[in-house]
Amino acid sequence: MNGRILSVVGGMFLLTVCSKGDQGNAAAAPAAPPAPAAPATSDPSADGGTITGKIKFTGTAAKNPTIDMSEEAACKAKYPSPPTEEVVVAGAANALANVFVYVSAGLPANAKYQAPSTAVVLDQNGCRYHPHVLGIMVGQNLEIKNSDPLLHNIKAIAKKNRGFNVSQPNAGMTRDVTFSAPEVMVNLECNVHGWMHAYAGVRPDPFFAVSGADGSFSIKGLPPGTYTVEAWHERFGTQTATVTIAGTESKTANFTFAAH
Ligand SMILES: [Cu+2]
Repeated sequence: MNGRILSVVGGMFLLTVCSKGDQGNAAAAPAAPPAPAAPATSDPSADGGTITGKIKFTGTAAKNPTIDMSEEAACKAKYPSPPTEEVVVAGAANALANVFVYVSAGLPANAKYQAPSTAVVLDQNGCRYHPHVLGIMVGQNLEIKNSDPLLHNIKAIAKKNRGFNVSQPNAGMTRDVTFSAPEVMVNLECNVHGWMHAYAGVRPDPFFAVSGADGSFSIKGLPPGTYTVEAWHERFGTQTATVTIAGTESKTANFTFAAH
């Protein structure tokens, strides 16, 4: 019998002893390597179901306030005409942009999703945030970037996450931050420019989207199930819809907010 076989046999014997020890007195068992975690279902594949929809509003939205950038010439110079805040960004036929749409219930309770290694970029440019509304996963990097040659100080106002306060006095500065808990929404604002607001929807899964200029959104890769889909808008509030997905089908969920 050579040494290698002996060692394997010895290992097996040890394993048996450990296993018995676990039943009787777990604390006495020598530390064994932890069992590998269940693989994370990280990649919402193209195989899953899709929820698409359009978001619009009825009625007349209040005008967005014009921003007085006279004290920030470098920002002001980036606009051909005075910029406004982006509370209600409407497209043709009252399409509503900047609505955060996400699956708020219905995913398997034990499902784990790995955050993408790519960062979501939040750019401070022309003394406004780009994008104004964003979605991000727990643990995913949010790269905060300053494209203006002046001081921005971004502050996160959160309930479930730790807030942060990042000062970026110069153009080209970047800072990565992460969120540790799901939260819809984390409010972001600039302490220097009172008109600068952005909103981050932090989710434990990749099933979210932000409506575009035409009010449309698409959430892909959903496993079969019945889901609550919530649409959030900073002024018009939230709405929900129930959507059942079987196989790889595509379902529609449209939302209509009442302007006020
Ligand atoms: Cu600022």
